[in-house]
This record gives sequence, C-alpha cells and structure tokens, in this order.
Amino acid sequence: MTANRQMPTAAIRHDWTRQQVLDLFAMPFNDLLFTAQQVHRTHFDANRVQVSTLCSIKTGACPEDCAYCPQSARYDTGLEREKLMKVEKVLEEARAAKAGGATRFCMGAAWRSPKKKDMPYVTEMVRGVKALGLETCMTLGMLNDEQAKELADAGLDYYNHNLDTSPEYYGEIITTRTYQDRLETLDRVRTAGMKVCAGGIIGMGEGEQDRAGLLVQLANLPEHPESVPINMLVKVAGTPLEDERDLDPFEFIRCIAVARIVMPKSHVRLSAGREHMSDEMQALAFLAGANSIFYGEKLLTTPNPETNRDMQLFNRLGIQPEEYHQHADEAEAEAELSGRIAEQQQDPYFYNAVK
Ligand code: SAM
Ligand code: DTB
Ligand code: SF4
Repeated sequence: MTANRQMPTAAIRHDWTRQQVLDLFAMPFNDLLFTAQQVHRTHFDANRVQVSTLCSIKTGACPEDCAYCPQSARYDTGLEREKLMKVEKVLEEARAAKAGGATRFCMGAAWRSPKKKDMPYVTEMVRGVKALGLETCMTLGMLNDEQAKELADAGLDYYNHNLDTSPEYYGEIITTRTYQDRLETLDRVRTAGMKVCAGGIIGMGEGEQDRAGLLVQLANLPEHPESVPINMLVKVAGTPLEDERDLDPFEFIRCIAVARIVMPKSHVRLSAGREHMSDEMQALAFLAGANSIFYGEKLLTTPNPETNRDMQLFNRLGIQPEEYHQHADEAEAEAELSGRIAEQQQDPYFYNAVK
C-alpha cells in the first residue's frame, strides 16, 4: 500500500466520514506518519513549534463533573481552591512566560461559565497580556453571545473549549453539560470573530471509533479550529479516571497524525501528558505533525516537563520556537513562511508524496 493511494491530497475538507477517518487510523504506522509529515510540510515549516504557557487564573471548586478533572468539586483530589487571581499577578506570570520564550499566554478558569461580575477582570487580563506583546487565549467554560463579544472586543485572540471525545462516548465522561452546549460555545466564539482552540483527550477508555468520532467532529466544523490540543489523560488520584489503563503510545501518535491529515492548516498541540512521555515519543509526535506545546513547569494544576528538558529536546531535534509577528502584515508573514517551506522542499531529502 502506498501513502499516495490512501491520502492523495492535503486539501482542506469538511466532509470527512467516520469510515474515512477510521481508514486513516488503520494505515500501517509508517505510511500514516509519512503521509502526515507530507501534509504537514505543505503548510508549515516542519522544524518550528509554537510555544504556549498556561496559567490557572481560578483554580478548583468547579461545579461540573468532568471525570478526568482534578478541579471538579465532586472529587477529592486534595487540590486547594483559589479565588480569581488579581490582574497584576496574572500579568506578572505573563511577563515571566514571555521572558521564558512563550508567544501565547493561555488563561484557564475552573468555571462552568463566567459570571457577569467576572467579565471586567478577565477582559482587563486580556488587555494587559496583549499589551506585553503576547498572543492571548482563555478557557472559561461556556460562553453566551454577549460574553463572547466582550472577550473579542477586549482583543482576545483564541478561545479554548474542547469537545473532549466523540458524541457517543461523551456521556460516560460528563453529564453536567451536553455536546451540543459545547458546539454552541464554539459557534459563538467563531461568530464573535475569535480564533478557535478545540481538541480533546485521549486515553479515557474510549475506543478508536471515539477517537475517529472526535476528529470527524472537529474537522467537519464550518471552519477548522486554528488550534487543536490533543491531550493525553493525566490520571489524577481522586478522579473517576485515576485507574484508567495506560494507552499504547502508538495509538496516541496515530491520533496526532490523523488530526494533522484531516486539519492540514491547524496547529496541532501536543498538550497535557508530556510529563509521562519519553523524548522519543515526543519526537514521534512532532514527526506526526504536532507543532505546538504547552511550555512551563505546570499545566493548570498538574506537572509539565521542566523547561530545561524541553529546550534540550528542541535543540537535539533542531526545532525552533515559532515566532509571533505581532501586528505584522499577514501577507509578509505568509511570504516568509512560504519561503521557508520552499527552502525545505529544495532539500535533497525532500520527497513530495502529496503531489
Ligand atoms: N472549565 C473550563 C472548561 O472545562 O471548559 C476550562 C478549563 S478545563 C481544565 C480545560 C480542558 O482541560 C478540558 O476541557 C480538558 O480537555 C482538559 N483537561 C482537564 N483535565 C485534564 C486531565 N486530567 N488530563 C488531560 N486533559 C485535561
Ligand atoms: C487543553 O486542551 N489542555 C489544557 C488547556 N487546554 C486548558 C489543560 C490541561 C489540563 C491538565 C490537567 C491540569 O493540569 O489540571
Ligand atoms: Fe470544571 Fe473545566 Fe474541570 Fe470540567 S474540565 S470540571 S468544567 S474545570
């Protein structure tokens, strides 16, 4: 079987069937990775990875029942609840993230949805973080139209809201909000003019059908999310998923590769779970088309690899952090990227299987 026969183009499609995506999952591993890497190289410089840093602006005591989450008030995970952080403290953390090399600052709150009284604070955070020259992202739960507009007006670049899994498996994981609720929030984010960050979690006991179902949902949105976080479940003691069985690492890598193929222009983020991944597994994820990470020693409440280890890994792999051209002319940025892609295609080892 050749990669060409399975996946002839890197075209942007919104009509994926579950069977087509399952067929991608079923490809021999080497064919799948080769195809994903080819698709990746038609839209990205393959040696650049976008770097985001997370900050938990409001921790714990969440009313929702997400079975994976250490922040749900329903599970005893020993987490100390914290009130909404002061704006100045958030900006301090953002400055440190920028100094450490991040280009995007992602602020997360353990809320079902923001309350009216919270909005002036979170919009102030957006303005302050933007003024530091960082891209901004927030994940605050479900939004109504007004809240989406307020965030967009404050200049928020990205809103993260994950679908988490397939529509069929979803009810095993969360009962306090529906899949449809999530799709509606994503729609409001898009309508308000923000970029969408939406992905899911792998390793929650779901099957390949569900992984395919999640990716079909994401790829068949009217526009692909610009950012697609693929999290590997972080098993936290006290949550219902604490004893979930370990996932075969190759199954996780397959997921990244299929996400890359079905959403060719999106940044696919190798998200939670890196702490438990070897350097070799992370290198495979980059080869499969992952081109973004969370950087910094903490995710929201759980550990992430030490920044030194990440920098060493980037060095060993010849990966450079993606730059952020604030206010740069889009055409100029595009031209620069095209130049880098053309350079990569001049490489004697480049073989264009996508043609
Ligand atoms: N409360 C908001 C919400 O759920 O929309 C925002 C914060 S919530 C922690 C953001 C995302 O983190 C979740 O949708 C889930 O995908 C991810 N997440 C939470 N706990 C996780 C875990 N233990 N392992 C992997 N991903 C996790
Ligand atoms: C996403 O998809 N993963 C991030 C971010 N979006 C907000 C969160 C991961 C959380 C992992 C568990 C924790 O640290 O609490
Ligand atoms: Fe709350 Fe978000 Fe955690 Fe669900 S994932 S329990 S909504 S913080």
